[in-house]
Amino acid sequence: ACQSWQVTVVGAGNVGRTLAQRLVQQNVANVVLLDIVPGLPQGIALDLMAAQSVEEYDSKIIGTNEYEATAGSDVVVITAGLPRRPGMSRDDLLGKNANIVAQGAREALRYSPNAILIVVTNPLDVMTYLAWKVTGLPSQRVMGMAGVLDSARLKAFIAMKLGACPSDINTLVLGGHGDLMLPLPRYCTVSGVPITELIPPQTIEELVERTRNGGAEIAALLQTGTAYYAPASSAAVMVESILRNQSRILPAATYLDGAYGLKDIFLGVPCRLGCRGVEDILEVQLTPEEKAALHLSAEAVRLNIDVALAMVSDG
Ligand code: PYR
Repeated sequence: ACQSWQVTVVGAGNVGRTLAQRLVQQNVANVVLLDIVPGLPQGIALDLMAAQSVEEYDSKIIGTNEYEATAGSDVVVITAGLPRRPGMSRDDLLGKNANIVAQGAREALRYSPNAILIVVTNPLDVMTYLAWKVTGLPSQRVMGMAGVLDSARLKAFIAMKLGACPSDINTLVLGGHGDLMLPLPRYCTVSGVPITELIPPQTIEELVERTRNGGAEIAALLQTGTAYYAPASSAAVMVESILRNQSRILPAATYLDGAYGLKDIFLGVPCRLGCRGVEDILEVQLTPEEKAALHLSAEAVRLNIDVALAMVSDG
């Protein structure tokens, strides 16, 4: 039989619909876009099908309100949830989004039991742990999207500062997708040259701080929403690395079982993403200060995991 990849995107908000658009337009996979709002995913899907001949792609998209229609997907991406409002922390979203994510992950995996699961909903690291817990999937098949976004933001800020080409820049951001994330300037380069040789320390500190606030800066500007172009693009490259078995090294929230001295937590570290999901975790050398900062970020995530688990109803 003919076979093509299928991705389920749960949630047809700004991130979900933009991710769906990228996946079909780049012919990465066919997409099933699911949302609880009647008509919304169907309308978006029809709109994107009408763009096929104009944009010249042949991947298909359907919209649905029923999980049954998502059956047989290779990757499931959970974007459903409430977005941050200005002044709201990612953790404020905890209670509301815990049940949305738990139900979405359970239902989607019921119809696509072999899928790899990517979580995008905030608070990211906590929601990823929760999705892993409620689905009972092997940890290799569950990951969260945040590190690609956070490191892309740092790349953008470095490029703006130096007038450099963004794709010449490599950055590394570890830790949770929150105020305690850990951008690591000494692992950031422009065509192989460490930024520590190109930018004064004070300016680097400003770029690091701007990265930590990257989501909040955009939310404050938008007033009625949060970032979605870069988040959708970031999730799309993770999906692509998995489906095309590219083995890209991308930072992702992954299950740590001893790496970086951390256990039983999902946290952002560099991973090799291929057809089996997270195929490897890269453990980079950290100074004692950096390690302490990473553990601080982990503790902030851990505090919320127990709260989130307690808030999720059974079933
Ligand atoms: C971000 O843009 O980073 C969010 O977490 C919303």
